[in-house]
Amino acid sequence: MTDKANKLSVTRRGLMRATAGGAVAAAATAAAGIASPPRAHAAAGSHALGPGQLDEYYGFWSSGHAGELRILGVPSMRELMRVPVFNRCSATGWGQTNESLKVLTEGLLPETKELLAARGRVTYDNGDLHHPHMSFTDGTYDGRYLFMNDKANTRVARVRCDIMKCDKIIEIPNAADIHGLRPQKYPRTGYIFANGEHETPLVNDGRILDSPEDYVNIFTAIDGDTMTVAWQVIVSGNLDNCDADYQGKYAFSTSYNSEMGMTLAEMTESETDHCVIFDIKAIEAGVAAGDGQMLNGVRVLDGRKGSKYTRYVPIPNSPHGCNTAPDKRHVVINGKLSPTVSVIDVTKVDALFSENADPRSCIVAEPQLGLGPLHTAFDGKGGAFTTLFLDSQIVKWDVEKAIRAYAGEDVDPIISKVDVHYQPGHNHSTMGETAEADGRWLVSMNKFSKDRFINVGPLKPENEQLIDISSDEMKVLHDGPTFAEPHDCIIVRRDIVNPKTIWDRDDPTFSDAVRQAAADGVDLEDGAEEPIRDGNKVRVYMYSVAPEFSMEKFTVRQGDEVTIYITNLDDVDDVTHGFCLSNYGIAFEIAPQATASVTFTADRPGVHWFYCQWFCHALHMEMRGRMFVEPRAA
Ligand code: RUQ
Ligand code: CUA
Repeated sequence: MTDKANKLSVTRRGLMRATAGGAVAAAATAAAGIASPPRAHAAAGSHALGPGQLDEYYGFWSSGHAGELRILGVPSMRELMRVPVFNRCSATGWGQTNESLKVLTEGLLPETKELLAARGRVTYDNGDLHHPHMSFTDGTYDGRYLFMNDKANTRVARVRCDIMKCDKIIEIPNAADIHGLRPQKYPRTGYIFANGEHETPLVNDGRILDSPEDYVNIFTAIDGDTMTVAWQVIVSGNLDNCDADYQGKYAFSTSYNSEMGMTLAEMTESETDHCVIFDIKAIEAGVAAGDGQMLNGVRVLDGRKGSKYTRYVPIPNSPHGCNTAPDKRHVVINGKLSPTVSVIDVTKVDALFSENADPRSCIVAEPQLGLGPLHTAFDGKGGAFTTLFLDSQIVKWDVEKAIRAYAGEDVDPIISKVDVHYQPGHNHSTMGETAEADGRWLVSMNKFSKDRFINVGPLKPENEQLIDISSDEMKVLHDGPTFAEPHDCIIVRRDIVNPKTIWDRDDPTFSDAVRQAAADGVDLEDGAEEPIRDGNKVRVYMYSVAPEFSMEKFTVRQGDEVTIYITNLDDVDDVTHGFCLSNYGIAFEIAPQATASVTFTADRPGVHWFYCQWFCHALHMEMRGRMFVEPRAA
């Protein structure tokens, strides 16, 4: 039997620094050839970190159509972790464990669940994760949650920053294909604003097909605390990207298809599109008054042109990114097909609603920056950095000078330009979307890498580049090839993010396992000597302590529905175990002090080895056991 007393509550770094107890250290961390203790941060002006040096920022990266969230260290640009969200993950068992399937299935709409069941599935395996954003309190990141969209299957997910795992995914009713997503910045998050990008009939049941004049787009506000839809607003035109103000009054969304066109020619026909401004308080009052209609359990207000809930600000052709500046006053709308960006002054928005002022009266600057402006980042010192997709450049410009130029003064707002490689989409600066933007680093996320790396075949990596923005002259310091698709990122000061190093035993993630074990009279931390049979359902309770599972073998019958619960009793930092059941397609992770479980049908008779798939110990290879499946009587 495994020795449960062999538990250590020390970190690996702590172990390696200790001189005494070396034998214990060697046993507990035998697998790891561990580096030196932490040293100072990177030298000023350099992004490179030596072995063992720690980054100053967490970068939270989307992965586009790979469907996961990634964590990078900035400025080193080292990839630290992948957090599966909308994808299926072989290493962690995301999409297979009961705990992850609960997250992936419970927020789906009833009709989606039915359709998936008819296809023999319980959830989607793909997603298109574009925009990861952290929850805010009082205008800056608060380290609680990350929220992100799935454009592919109209979902919004939340990741808990204390454990860096996704804990909620909801499918958004009535809307189609969630693209732009931003949290409310003030007073707190609060709402998550989410844009349905593609036009569809409001009730999309097949009665309306090829009559685009009957299509609509939906703006959704989600309650970030409960992960339920708070309200929705029907808009004129489609919706692309969005952002919120620092006052808690307005949200802003770009529309590249005010024409409601279906073909490229139709979508780009008009010289102007628009930015929709949503009046949050008016919408809340409308919801409270029962205005609009209830549809799929959600209050849906009509915010099309002429409504009291919205205003439409004409913007030159096909705007894309929407970025609120840390000065808490300006919102930059990026032109895409127009070489300009349009700057909205939020202090001039009240008049649009209260006095029906000319919608364009809130525009205070419209500098011409270059070809293909997509997204803008900020340094917190009045500087703005806009990606130019067609020029393959970042342009640094001065917001105040752009305002003075628009007012007629002879002043050039452009400060400098730098080449990036190639075709940048998003860019992001350190703390840049918060009131604490610090102007240290900028990441340019480039859609193409072309000749920047050795050729890996027709499918190329993308390229994200690290740029020093501490002076007026931007310096590209680093090329970072990445697999599909580093769509967007945020860069968060390290002191704001404080994940746990081991799980709390009372974490709600595995509360179902705790409940079932209690019903079976089992303590998860003690496991059970034998499988517990309940008709053809069999529950196996194991614990793990490196390098052993508490069961060397167990027996089930062919056709049994087997659930295996594993509790990792190791509480040493970084001693994660895995459970892989060969030739059953089953594998998952159990991090220190976690419980994880999987349910499957024991349909293949014979001897089947299970083994630990996360290298945990010098005797990791020996961390294995057998499942016997007795054949069904012939
Ligand atoms: S949008 S490249 Cu999906 Cu983030 Cu602008
Ligand atoms: Cu436990 Cu490898």
